[in-house]
Amino acid sequence: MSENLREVIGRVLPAPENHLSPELLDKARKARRSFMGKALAMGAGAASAVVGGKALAAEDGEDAILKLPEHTTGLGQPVAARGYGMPSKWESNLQRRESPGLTRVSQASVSFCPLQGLFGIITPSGLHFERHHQGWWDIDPSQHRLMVHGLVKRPRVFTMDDLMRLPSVSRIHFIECGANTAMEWANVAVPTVQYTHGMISCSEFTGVLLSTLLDMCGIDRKKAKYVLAEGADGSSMTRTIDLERALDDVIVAWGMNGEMLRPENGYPLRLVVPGVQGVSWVKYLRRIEVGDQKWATKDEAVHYIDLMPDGTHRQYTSIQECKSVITSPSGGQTLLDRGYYNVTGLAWSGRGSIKAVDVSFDGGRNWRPARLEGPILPKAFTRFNIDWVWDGKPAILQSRAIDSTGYVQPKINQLRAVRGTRSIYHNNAIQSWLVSENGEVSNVQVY
Ligand SMILES: Nc1nc2c(c(=O)[nH]1)N[C@H]1C(S)=C(S)[C@@H](COP(=O)(O)O)O[C@H]1N2
Ligand SMILES: [Mo]
Repeated sequence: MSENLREVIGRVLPAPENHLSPELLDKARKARRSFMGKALAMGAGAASAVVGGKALAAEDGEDAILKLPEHTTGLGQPVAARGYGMPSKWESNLQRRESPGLTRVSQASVSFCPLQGLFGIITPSGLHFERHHQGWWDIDPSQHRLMVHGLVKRPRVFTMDDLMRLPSVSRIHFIECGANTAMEWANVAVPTVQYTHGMISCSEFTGVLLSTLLDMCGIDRKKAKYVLAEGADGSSMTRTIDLERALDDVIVAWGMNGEMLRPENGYPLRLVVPGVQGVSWVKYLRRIEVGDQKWATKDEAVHYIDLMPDGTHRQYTSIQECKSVITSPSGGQTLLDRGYYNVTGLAWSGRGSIKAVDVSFDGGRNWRPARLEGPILPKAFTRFNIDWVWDGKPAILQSRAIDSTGYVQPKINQLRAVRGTRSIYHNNAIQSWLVSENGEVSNVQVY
């Protein structure tokens, strides 16, 4: 790498929640201090080029290349040392995290996905966010049953074996809790993208289309208008879904990212309702009822509703509108020096695919189109990247997504004008990250 390029390569010191372990983070900080010292003494060329905070040791000098470590001279681990592979111990700080004090008990809580440390569009299953209303279970699949009944000619009870021999589909979709980014309605106290936007994940789901099951049971086409989905856990999670949607792309899924669902995510069976808020993706799915009116269950009459400016409640909000966020650099991270950065983030829309993402570095005055990385799929994450050379001055980074319907992600004040200030759910506003002169990135709101 040429000296010139070396000078423009920016270095991101990740937030503590990022992929570096505390020891590595400490080393990165020391390396930075030593870099600053050496840079003064010898000129900036003395530093090693570090991108994304991964490679570190400027002070190691030539030893790092010439001194052969044990892993080059010794014998490695035997095959199948671990029957189920795990991430490197060096990555152990990349974790789902619970927000302290968010709920009274962890059985009715959320663990947030570490978006700042992920690449591409697939969320590793072990880092998929979790939302439980009454704790999670590891249900014996041989005992699990799914009943389909109501306005159908042939009500049926399916075993897992019955379901898994039916024609299946595998599709990549995001799941976002309606409460994602809820805190931003009121204030900007949430420090990192993990906590502002981490109630979302994107996976490949495998299962049988709900339309296949409904066909097998024979819907009463004259009367049927809705289906109800019910989970087997103690939360009595029940949600109404329009029949039209149920017959479209809804999946009764057992697979996630090439293997069976994780217990936290509904093993052995969950509903996948593409584009719709997470609460409708009923886990531990045990019952589908076909009916002619909405059920108005507790999770649709009282919870997951939007308190509008005129004092009325908007119920049955379902679609997760077009939204995006820059994941790096993001809140809690530090830019180690001026120069080039690959600014990266995620965009998604419950109504279709992502058409474009614009990025601003001056709080929304000027916008530049980002590169969209393929595949670009409907109702799935789309990864975007854009080049940026930081000049060391304060900057406000924002991303704005546009979906295939032409809908443009709104600013927070545009959203507040329609929705008021008393909402909890369904905040898809543009997120702003302030880069200060010292390189620290923090969460701010720009009106
Ligand atoms: N049975 C059951 N299904 C459920 C829930 C639950 O508590 N029990 N939580 C819902 C909510 S609010 C969300 S956001 C998603 C979260 O799915 P995940 O835990 O796989 O991320 O599951 C939904 N389905
Ligand atoms: Mo949720």
